[in-house]
Amino acid sequence: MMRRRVCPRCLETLSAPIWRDATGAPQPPPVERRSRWQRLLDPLRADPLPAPTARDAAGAAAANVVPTCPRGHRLPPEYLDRPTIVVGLVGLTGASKSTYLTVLVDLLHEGALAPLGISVEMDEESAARFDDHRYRLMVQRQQLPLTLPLLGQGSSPEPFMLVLRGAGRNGAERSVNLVFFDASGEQLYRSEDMGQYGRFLYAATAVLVVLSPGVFPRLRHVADPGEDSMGLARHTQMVVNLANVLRSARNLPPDSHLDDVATAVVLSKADKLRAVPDFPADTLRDPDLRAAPLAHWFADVRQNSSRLVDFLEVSGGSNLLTAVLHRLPRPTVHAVSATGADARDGGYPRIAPAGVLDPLLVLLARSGFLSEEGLDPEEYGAGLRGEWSR
Ligand SMILES: Nc1nc2c(ncn2[C@@H]2O[C@H](COP(=O)(O)OP(=O)(O)OP(=O)(O)O)[C@@H](O)[C@H]2O)c(=O)[nH]1
Ligand SMILES: [Mg+2]
Ligand SMILES: [Zn+2]
Repeated sequence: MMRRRVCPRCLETLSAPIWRDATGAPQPPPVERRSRWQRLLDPLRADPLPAPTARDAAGAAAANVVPTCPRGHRLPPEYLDRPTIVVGLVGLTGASKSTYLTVLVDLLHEGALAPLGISVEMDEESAARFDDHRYRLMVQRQQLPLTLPLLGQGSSPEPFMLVLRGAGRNGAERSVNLVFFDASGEQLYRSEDMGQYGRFLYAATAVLVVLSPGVFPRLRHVADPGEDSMGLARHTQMVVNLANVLRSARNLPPDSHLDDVATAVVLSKADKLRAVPDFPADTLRDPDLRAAPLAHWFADVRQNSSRLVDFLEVSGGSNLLTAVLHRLPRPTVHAVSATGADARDGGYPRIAPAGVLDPLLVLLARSGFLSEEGLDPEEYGAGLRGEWSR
């Protein structure tokens, strides 16, 4: 979870929202409108009442004021009332970051987490941007354009903001902001670029490292144009730089222990690997979340992860894997195909994703929104940790 609250647009630190009217002028926070019934119940509540701020979104809308950050960016309703998981996607050009994210968010909209009792809602403003991506990829079945590099130093890509809601163990609602940052791979491997254009990485509480199989020396035959020349060393450098950024964001020395960043490694475009002899093809699958408890699937995730690590090591990826396993906290490796097949002449024959949800489930568990049970070999007490599992 995010320890320091920030505006998801400009990453400025936030303590309380500033309310503004339609002209942008600061206004006093709207007074919460509570029914007589609620007022009657108030003295019975054990927890202290929240300050009269964002609770009543409808009341705020009626008063025509909206919560914003100090720079005037509109915040989603009740944004500061929920914990936030900030996910940064990290991977070089063409790794499938944008394609993966588009398919993932589409699956979430389609109710992929419903078997876990979790509903998903997207902030209006990100939904409009997301729809362009979704229409192009899922409806027109065309390749997404490469993400444009940022121009201004210290700028940040526009995030996709979602809210996840579910029922906690005691029946109370729990909810979390899930914020995704997808940058251009071109600006993610030099450490000076990470500092200048990857400011979201300083706010990230979770990272998805996306690796395309074609960059591994023995898998060059599945490389997309340009990938085979990129060199594995550049990827290793990317992981080292990422690990440094995550630590410096926490004022930790470069080789120190880091445990509050949820990490998942996506081996993307795994549809291309189905025909590769050593590839453990059964790792590319979707769990039936209705058929078995999550802990069962997490045990699978853990086993599949170590099989994929072995596979990538024999594929010439030892140095990269060593950097991933030693510098990032408890990473799991996942075989993922966002589209199910290669694009031909700019179009995909169909969009048939596989394995897309697993990395997110791990991030949600590592962040405390789901139980981690099953994910670690020594899981003594693991299921008891986390913000909502008490
Ligand atoms: N076979 C296959 N190809 C994929 C898949 N996902 C992406 N690709 C291919 O990889 C290309 C690049 O994908 P993007 O999602 O744009 O990559 P990116 O990581 O966002 O790249 P940048 O925005 O430049 O950093 C796509 O246009 C497809 O050709 C997949 O799941 N399977
Ligand atoms: Mg992209
Ligand atoms: Zn802002």
